[in-house]
Amino acid sequence: MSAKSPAKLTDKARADALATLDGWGEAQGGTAIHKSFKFADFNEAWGFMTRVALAADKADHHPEWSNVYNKVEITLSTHDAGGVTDKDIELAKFIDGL
Ligand code: H2B
Repeated sequence: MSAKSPAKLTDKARADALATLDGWGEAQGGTAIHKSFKFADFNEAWGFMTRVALAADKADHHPEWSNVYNKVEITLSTHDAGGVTDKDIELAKFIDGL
């Protein structure tokens, strides 16, 4: 576990944080959050992924994701903490702001 890793959110804190997000739901038995995105085409999807990737790397907090043409699936979890932390909520908020 990294020393920088924030604490895993409690079930209630995770549910409260999810309620502040747009379209994110629990995944992987409550140890992650997930959202599906759909764009006009691959170009838009890849542009979105590029913006997420740069921000994620800057924050040293990386998504689990997949892309098929215009669809992007994103799962966020803090591996070092074994669950959802504020880092995931912050990244989800950034993503929703794009
Ligand atoms: N991303 C995510 N999602 N969870 C982590 O625990 C994590 C990460 N840890 N990116 C970071 C990298 C860690 O491995 C490095 C060494 O800081």
